[in-house]
Amino acid sequence: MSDCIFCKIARGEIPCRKVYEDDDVLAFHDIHPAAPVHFMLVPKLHIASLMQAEEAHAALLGKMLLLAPKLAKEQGLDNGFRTVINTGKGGGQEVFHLHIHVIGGGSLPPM
Ligand code: D5M
Repeated sequence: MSDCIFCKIARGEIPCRKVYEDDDVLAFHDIHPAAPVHFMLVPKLHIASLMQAEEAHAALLGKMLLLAPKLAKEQGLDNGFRTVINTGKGGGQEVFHLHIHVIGGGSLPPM
């Protein structure tokens, strides 16, 4: 999507603090961190939210989930971390390009 901010970041048109990149996935630090470490995993493919995810995206979503602990460890989150996927307006989603928040490095309040 041409006007999607995370698509623009994925295309390199808007800078980010990159954590990881491959052909399918980009990870970068959140500009409004909720904890000492806070980055997001986004698919390069534009999927608006988890509600728009389909069977065809299963491998991509699995890849992102499996990358989360690997990248969290590389970011020093040896003791654990939180993953969050805000979905839709009712779920508090602000950027409508699917993303997995990875948050940690401090004491997180219970959910
Ligand atoms: O969270 C969307 C998140 O995206 C929110 O925590 C801010 C972050 N954000 C927005 N623009 C940028 C840029 N340009 N770089 C890095 N992070 C960004 P949501 O789950 O949709 O509520």
